[in-house]
This record gives sequence, C-alpha cells and structure tokens, in this order.
Amino acid sequence: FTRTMTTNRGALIVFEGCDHSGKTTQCNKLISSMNEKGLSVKSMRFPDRTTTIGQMISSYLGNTCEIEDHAVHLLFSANRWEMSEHEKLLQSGTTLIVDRYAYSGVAFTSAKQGFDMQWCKQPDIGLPKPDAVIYLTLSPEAAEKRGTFGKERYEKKEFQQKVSENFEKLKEDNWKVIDADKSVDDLHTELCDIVCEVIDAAQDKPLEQLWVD
Ligand code: DGP
Repeated sequence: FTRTMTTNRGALIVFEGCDHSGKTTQCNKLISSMNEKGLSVKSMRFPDRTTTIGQMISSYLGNTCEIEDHAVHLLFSANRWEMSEHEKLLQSGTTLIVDRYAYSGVAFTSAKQGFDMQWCKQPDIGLPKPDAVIYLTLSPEAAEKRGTFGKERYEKKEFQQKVSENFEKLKEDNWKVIDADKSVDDLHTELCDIVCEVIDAAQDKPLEQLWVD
C-alpha cells in the first residue's frame, strides 16, 4: 500500500496587547514549555531590531532620530516583510509564536493624528495571516501596577489608551481575547491549552493571506 508523505504545517500564532500585558513573558514561557514537549516551535518578535531596517526603527523608538510618520509606518511594515520567508518554516511544520504583528502596526500608527486605518493596513496586506491572534487585555490601572512606562517614544498613557481603542476595532474572527489580569502561571496554563488547540486546527488548513478576502 502507498503512504503519502505529508508534513502538517505549523501554526502562526500572534500575541498582541497593550504594554505590560505580559506578551513577552508569556511568549517566552510558551516556547520553553513547547520545546520541552518536543514540539517544533520558534519565536519571533516585531519590530525585529536586529536587521538594518530594525536598527532604524530602534533608533526612532529610542528618540535618537526622527522619521516622518508615514515613512516609519512603512519601515515597520518592511520589517515584517523581510521576515516573511519564515513562511517556509510554517510550511515545513514549525509553529511560530510571534510577539506583535501588523495589528500593532495599524493600532499604533492610527493612534497618531491624521491616519486612517485603511491606509495603515495597506502595506501589510498579503503577509501570512495568523491562525490565531491572542489579544491580552489589561485595564490601565492594572497595567500601571506592573511598573511605570519606560522612556521609548510611544510609552505614554494617553497614547496607549488610543492604541487599545484601535485594537478593539481590528478584532476579527481569528482573535482570542484573554484577560491578562491573573498570575503569570495561571495565564500560562490557559494559553498552553489555547495554543495546542490552534496548532491542531491549523494542521490541515491552508495558510491564508492577511487582509485579503
Ligand atoms: P516592543 O519591542 O514590543 O516593546 O515594541 C516597541 C514599540 O513599537 C512598542 O511601543 C510598540 C511599537 N510598535 C510595534 N510595532 C509597530 C508598528 O508596526 N508600527 C508602529 N508605529 N509602532 C509599532
């Protein structure tokens, strides 16, 4: 008898949420526990500050240079496109756990004066579409208790408030909204279950393109 050799693809799982919602901590914990289970997973984060474009973004965020608002929006998007060849990893069975994606791109830029969401979405149209967006929510009060904002460009309470309102407008049916106001370990347990379900469900679905009908 014949056996077809098909490799199930990995899932593209994106974490979004306001500052101090625990995205980075949770992404790191997920990677370790999934590696321990022998699953093939890799982490990514945007902006990826290691590339040439990423270094420009990093200087901009650290306020050591100024870049026009439209231009920097396109740089953030370019920084995602330059990593889009990681799609090959997904196709060969590796799950990607991604700390921020194009939704942050739209939510942050459209929090500035004079930017509409449709314009902001444009450059990211066609990127690999996440199988799930895990959106961690936390009230501004609870976020504040976790520490003060740092010195980077967008780390101001009023701006962050606008960003969360924009995230609300970006929700689609692949979003899972999770209340992040719980202990690191409780949240981790909850997220492990969700991530496993997403990986199972993604196996026999084709990878789609972001914001393309
Ligand atoms: P992080 O390294 O996750 O703290 O992200 C750095 C900052 O950049 C954070 O304030 C969120 C913001 N950011 C992330 N992605 C984008 C994007 O695509 N566009 C804009 N304008 N800001 C972004």
